Amino acid sequence: MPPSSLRVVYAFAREMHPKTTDVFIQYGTAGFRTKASLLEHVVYRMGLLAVIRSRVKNGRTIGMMITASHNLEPDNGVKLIDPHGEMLEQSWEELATRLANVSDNDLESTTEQIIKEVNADMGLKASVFIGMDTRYTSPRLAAAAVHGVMALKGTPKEFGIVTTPILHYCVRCRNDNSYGKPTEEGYYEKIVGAFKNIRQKLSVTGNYNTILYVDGANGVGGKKLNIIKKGLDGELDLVLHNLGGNGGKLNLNCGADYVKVSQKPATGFEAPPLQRVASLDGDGDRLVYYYLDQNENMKLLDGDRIATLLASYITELLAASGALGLRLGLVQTAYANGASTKYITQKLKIPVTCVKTGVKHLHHAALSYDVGVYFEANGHGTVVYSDAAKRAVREAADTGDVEQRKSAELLLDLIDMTNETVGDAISDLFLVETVLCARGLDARDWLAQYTDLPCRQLKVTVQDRNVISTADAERKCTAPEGLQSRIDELVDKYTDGRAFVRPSGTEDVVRVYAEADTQQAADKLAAEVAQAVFDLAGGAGERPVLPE
Ligand code: NG1
Ligand code: ZN
Repeated sequence: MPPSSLRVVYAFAREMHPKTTDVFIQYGTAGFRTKASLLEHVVYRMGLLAVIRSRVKNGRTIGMMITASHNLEPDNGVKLIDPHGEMLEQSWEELATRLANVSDNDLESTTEQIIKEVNADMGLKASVFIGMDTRYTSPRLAAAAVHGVMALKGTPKEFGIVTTPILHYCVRCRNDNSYGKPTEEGYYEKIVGAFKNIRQKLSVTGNYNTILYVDGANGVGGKKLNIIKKGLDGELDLVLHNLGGNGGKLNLNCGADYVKVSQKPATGFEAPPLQRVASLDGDGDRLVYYYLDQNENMKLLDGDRIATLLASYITELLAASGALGLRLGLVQTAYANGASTKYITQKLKIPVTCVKTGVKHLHHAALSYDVGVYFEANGHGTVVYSDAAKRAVREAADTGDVEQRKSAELLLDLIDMTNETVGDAISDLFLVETVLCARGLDARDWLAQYTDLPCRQLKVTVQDRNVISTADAERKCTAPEGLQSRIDELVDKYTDGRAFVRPSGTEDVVRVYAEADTQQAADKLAAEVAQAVFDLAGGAGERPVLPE
């Protein structure tokens, strides 16, 4: 395409999506995320970048998801999805940031420069799938995305309101039709179909019962489960709440992030004691479980629990199927509860890798195993299977003895039920329900597998969060000077104490994590570390206070 046709890039920008703010914006852990009112020009420009990316990938489809996940309603965001359905390659984050921040006047030349830098053949076709969450600002932003794609003569395809993982799945299928059909219906057919298949092979035993309460965070995930529920034929009795009606606000006092961070049950409904509740986040890519005990205390079953549950069941099936020689490993971040890591390594004897926060890091590390189970403690995760693993399981299903075949067939259903592209609350929910059913567990049995160390997360506001640097998968802090030795001194005072700090990639804060032998101790340690951050890393606003 001759450079003169880039005029339309400027024309669309000026007429429809002008840059009206000078606030610098960065492509972070989860793409761009900020107040929706500051995003229209950014999303338009990501439409341009998606087309360039598609051409660099020989015309394969790229995804664009409009969402701010677990953030509150006024925020929004955009992230790009690569051809395999994974997050955008890290080296392109800098290009995204550059393109998002130039002035409208420099947009045309910067676009041209990026095209040259990445050596995109602008004569090729380009295809971009666009999805959005339920925020009222999303349709407008999706329209800006479409204009960006059109400005560079790409072909946009709009999916309307979908969960983030459904869009990742569709992108993957469009580029690799052996993975499935690139439509929302195709996703239901494969994932929910596999769940129904497996449930016919498993009988409901032990303490398991088929009732599951769901907190939909007033977002898109609950809405999709409402569609799925109708076709479940009683294999699972979903009781859906927080679906966005009745004045319920997205992620407000509900949803996976609220439940995990505040350690409180979702508001908007009450589940009977001992009844398990699955809590999704606003765009349906995170899942945590909880229940209330007889004294109304909440018991949380987070991403670490889901990871251990899935990893131990898959390990057992692999052994029973005779598909030997496959390496199964688990990937966590520093936020994983210390008790879970101990349980995995010492009891389950499964190798664990610890990586930096952010799904792209976990996903990447998981790919180095034949079967890689990865979860952030906040409930974002999935399982990835290598081609060798899939081949071995298929062979076991074809050639094993009767018992081996049975296990291999269960594994094949589990693989089909898994959205391997990204953490997916809906797929993970069906996986968890499968394992609980197969093992005859209720929520209490699941919780009894190990005892979490009490923990606390806090946020500290500082003038510039980038003064904090970390190493060793964020478990140590290398700047500012003196902060790590201060944290070490504080941690030393506590039994089973552990704490670390890191700048958030999605909010303008420093995050503090602490765990210790009692809740009181964990709260106190977190507050002391927060004070150390405030004092040594340029605290702004109110000084964190120690608990009474
Ligand atoms: P930041 O804000 O960088 O901590 C949060 C989560 C990540 C990840 C991203 C993307 C925690 C402590 N952090 O990142 O794990 O999920 O959001 O949504 O939960
Ligand atoms: Zn999310």
